[in-house]
Amino acid sequence: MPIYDRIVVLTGAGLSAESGVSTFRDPAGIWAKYDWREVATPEGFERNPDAVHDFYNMRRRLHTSITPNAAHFALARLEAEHGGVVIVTQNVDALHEAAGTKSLIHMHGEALKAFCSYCASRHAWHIDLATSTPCPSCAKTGGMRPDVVWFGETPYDLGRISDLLLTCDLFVSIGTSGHVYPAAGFVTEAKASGARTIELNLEPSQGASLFDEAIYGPATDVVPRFVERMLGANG
Ligand code: BJW
Repeated sequence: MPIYDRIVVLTGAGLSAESGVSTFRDPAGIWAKYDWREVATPEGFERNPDAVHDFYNMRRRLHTSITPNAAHFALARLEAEHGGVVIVTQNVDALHEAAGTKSLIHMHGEALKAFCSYCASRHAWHIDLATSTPCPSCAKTGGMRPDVVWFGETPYDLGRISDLLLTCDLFVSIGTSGHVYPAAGFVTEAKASGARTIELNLEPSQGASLFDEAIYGPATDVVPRFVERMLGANG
């Protein structure tokens, strides 16, 4: 494998599946049990904030106890031993950080943070949220929400991500179905910049034909092997 200087890795729910975090669109995924219009849109939150808080309180409790799997550790090793790696994750869990990844963008926010709609302050958050929760900064109630990006909201750090896609020479997409934009369009942007594009997933994603190469299998199997291959090429 050639040596790459600037690598962008896009990760999705499939990366954390083997850590016990549900994916969204698999048959037993989150959207099979919950209506995304009700729990993952600003309109749903406006209609029924208690239901949205219940949904994220349940997921936040899970996120305080999960641990990274071999795929998260392999990506942290790639960053440490190869360099030039930025991980752009759609996942709201903190498993990349827990595995040791340093260069990380949480484009869809973080489950263990809360955001105040009144004063725009952000806070580390490990307990339940409710409409009665006062903001630690401005003390107002009714404005606290999970610091996650819902449908119809603008993902975080898109300017920085766009710059990375313009200059990367390798783009790797791992564990994402390719249904949700703008993340699903990153492969096209990276390809237009001349980058090689590789997909690692359990099965072909929505955009599978856009990738130069695809490797299919569980993330804990295919990601460590891919990282070994990358590091071998550099050794
Ligand atoms: C394994 C595995 C194992 C299983 N090993 N693999 C065109 C252009 C732009 C926007 C749009 C557009 N068309 C429509 C839109 C709007 C919308 C959108 O994309 N809708 C589509 C559904 C059609 N997008 C938005 O609204 C976004 N905002 C936006 O576009 O703003 C406008 C704007 C754009 C550009 C510039 C400026 C402004 C926001 C999207 C927010 C998504 N939010 C969620 C919830 C976050 C909080 C939470 O966690 O609750 O994010 S939805 C959900 O989907 C979550 C995920 O991050 C996201 C992606 O899901 P992911 O990771 O791909 O999971 P799955 O389940 O779909 O796939 C898992 C994959 O893993 C599968 O393929 C499995 O096979 C595989 N797998 N086990 C390896 N062990």
